[in-house]
This record gives sequence, C-alpha cells and structure tokens, in this order.
Amino acid sequence: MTKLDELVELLKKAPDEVFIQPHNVPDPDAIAASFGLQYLLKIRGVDAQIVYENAIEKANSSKMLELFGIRLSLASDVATLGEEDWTVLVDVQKGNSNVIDLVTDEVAVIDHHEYMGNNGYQFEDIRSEIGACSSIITHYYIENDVEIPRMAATALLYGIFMDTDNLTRGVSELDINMFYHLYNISDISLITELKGNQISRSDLQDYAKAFKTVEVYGEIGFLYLDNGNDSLLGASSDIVITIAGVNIVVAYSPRKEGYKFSTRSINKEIKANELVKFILEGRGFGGGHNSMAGGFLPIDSLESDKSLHTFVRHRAISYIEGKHN
Ligand SMILES: [Mn+2]
Repeated sequence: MTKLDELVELLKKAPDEVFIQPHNVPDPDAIAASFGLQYLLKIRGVDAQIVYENAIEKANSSKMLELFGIRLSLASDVATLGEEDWTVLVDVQKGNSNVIDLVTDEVAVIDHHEYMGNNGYQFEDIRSEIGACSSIITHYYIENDVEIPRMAATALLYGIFMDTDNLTRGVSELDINMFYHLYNISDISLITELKGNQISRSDLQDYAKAFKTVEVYGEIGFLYLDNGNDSLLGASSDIVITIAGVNIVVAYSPRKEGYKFSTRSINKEIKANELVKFILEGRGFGGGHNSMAGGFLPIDSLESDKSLHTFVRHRAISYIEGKHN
C-alpha cells in the first residue's frame, strides 16, 4: 500500500467535502504540490478544492495560476466550507504561524518542513530532508504508476526550481531524481515565461527601499523590509545571501501584531532554523530548514526601551560568536 493509497482510503471516509490547503500566501512550491495532489486525488475518485488565505502576492505565483489553469479559492469565499469537512494540509503543518486554522478538520498533512508533532492527523507524510513539497507529490505519481499531465509536471518542476533555489538549496536525492523525471515531460517554454514574470514593478520599489537598509557585520547581513509582504521578505533574503562575503541573512518586516522574520545560511556551521529560534527565544517562535527558516516576534514581547534593530543584531551576533568560540 502506497502513501497515496492510504490517503485516498482515509479521504473516502470524509463525512462531507475534502479540501486541500497550502500555507497562506502560497508560493510556487505550495501551489504546484496542491495542484499535483488535486489531480491524483481526482483520478482516485476524491474531488478536492484548493483553498487558501491571503492574497497571492508574487507575480510568478499569480502567473502560475494563469498558465497552468490552477483554481485556488479564498477559504472565506467558499460558502460550503464547514466543520464536517476534511482538509489535507500541503507544504505546511497545523499550528504554524503561516497557516490559518480553518473550521474544517485537518486530517492529513504532506510537508517538507521541520516536524511539529502530530496535531491530530490521521495521515502524515512529513519529510524535512526534502527540498520541495513538489518532489514528494511527484514521487506519489511515480510510485503509483500515474502518468503526470504535462501542465502538472511543469508546475511541479517549477516548484522544485523555486524551493531549492535552482537546485542549490537543501536539495536531496529525491529532489534531483524527481527533477530529472519531470524535466523530460515538462513544457520548458512555460518555465521560461515564469522566469520573465518573477517580480512586479511595485515589488521592485519595495526591494529598492529594503536593500538600502542592508547592513553587513562580518558574514551576516541584516535587512529590514518596511512592507507587509511575506513572499518579498523571503525573496529579498535570497538576494542578500548572494552578496560576496555574506553567508548568513536575517531579514525582518513589521506586521500588525509583530514582526515576521526570515533567515538564510550558506555557512554549514550556522543553521538558519537554530539562528531564528535563538533570536526569538523567550519572545516569539521560529523554525524551518538548515538553510532557510522563518519566525514571528509578537509586538507585545518587545521591551519598549530597546530598539528592535539593536535587539535583533545583538541576538544574531551573539549566536554566531557563540558558535565560533
Ligand atoms: Mn515548500
């Protein structure tokens, strides 16, 4: 019995509708994995709508929906969504700060982030060593001998491209094998088109403003993004890490209730997830992968007499100095 068999067997028992929910502000990997799973479930007799929260912020994510004909519904727009419905979480786990807790029962999860414990799931497939959730879904096709439709294959390929930063970040053997498999059946011209739609003109203004705040101390770069956009925060960290001499990035951005954090590391001794946890220890929460991670600092946990920027720099630098001693 494959993982997909198990999942289908479970979902067939759903008392009402079945939904697939990626994390809020879905990125290409979350969108592709949800889309790929939706097709697999459909051919196994389970109809599932993809629901999400928050607007699609990045140009390439919305272009994906258009190019591949992917339908995503805002959870708040789905009138039939209720307590008797079941949800499969994709590319996220229950309790994470970047996923809205819907009234539905989250019975299943497929994810590649750090394991957060079984939060009442009846099915779980969480593999934190995998670079993209799209690779896990691609493997479901192969394991079950299901032919991957060209559009789904192309979306999944793009998901792997984006989450592994073109196969240079957190890549596992499965990612490489799935990439190779998808490459042969994908429409590469669509990937090229997505490349040409990575950011919008307004993103460029926000980037320009954020890059002016960059400060580098030794191998660590800090960035402050004065704009409420989650995907830009991650994307700007990815750019700061490419600065020569910078191996670690701490980026943060204000939200209504606090500050969002994004960390990156290409220094093997400094893990992005441990760094963000250290910075936020006792005040907020963080987690993620060794090379990329994120977190949240609630506004009321900040001492009013201390500047946020000083606090962040102090904690990050102490962590790195502690590692070197
Ligand atoms: Mn992902």
